[in-house]
Amino acid sequence: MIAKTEEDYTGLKEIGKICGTIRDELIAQTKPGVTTKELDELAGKMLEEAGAVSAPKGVYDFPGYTCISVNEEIAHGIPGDRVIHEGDLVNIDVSASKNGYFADTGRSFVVGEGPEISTKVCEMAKAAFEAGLKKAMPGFNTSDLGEAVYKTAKENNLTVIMTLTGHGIGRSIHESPNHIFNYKNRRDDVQLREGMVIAFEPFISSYEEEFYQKDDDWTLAVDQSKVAQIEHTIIVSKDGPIIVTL
Ligand code: M1C
Ligand code: CO
Ligand code: CO
Repeated sequence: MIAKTEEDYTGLKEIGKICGTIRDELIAQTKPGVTTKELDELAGKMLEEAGAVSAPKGVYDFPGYTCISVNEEIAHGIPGDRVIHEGDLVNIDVSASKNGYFADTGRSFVVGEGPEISTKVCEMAKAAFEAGLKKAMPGFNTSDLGEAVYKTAKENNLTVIMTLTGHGIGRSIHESPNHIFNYKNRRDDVQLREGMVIAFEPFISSYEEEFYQKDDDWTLAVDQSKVAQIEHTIIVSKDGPIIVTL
């Protein structure tokens, strides 16, 4: 969407804050021994208290309030009996709506002490996000964000998942611009403009560049690579990007 009115800005900021708070609380509770289902139930409770509705559940009938992906899983992981262990690489992705406004945020992190490469992909997802954020200004194109992500990965001897993308958001969870690639792709390029709302979510990978889907029809996974994502919902502005999910 293009945010225009005061109501648009306050509505987006409200759901952004709700999603960001739930993301951080789930991360804080991700300790060895907890199951992904227990974390998801906490999210369900927090969403209800905030008067918000899970986007995966509400829009896609996804079997969970949030997506929780562990190790080989990189996105759309279904919360369940999987137990978290020390050293796991976990991604928590929270998206929801309130009063017709949507926000989407996610973060990958290592539980306690883990392999060096897991920490590295997490740090580089953050670096890639920050590099792209510099291009989240009116006049730049979505492909400029992708270029910044790819450059960050390559400069650090890493790569990106070529087939996952960020997206427009606001009045629904996924809307135009439909694809913000993790590399410079001119095919679906859109020029950013004042008020445009995007979910920017770079995926940095240790070496694999594609994923497969598990038999559960949801979970996206890789074979051996370590993959990390950072996602925030951003309102493009000439005064600098407004991150509503901080
Ligand atoms: C690139 C994996 C895809 N919040 C989720 C997302 C995932 N993006 O948009 O960040 C969507 C959740 C719906 C199941
Ligand atoms: Co997301
Ligand atoms: Co998203």
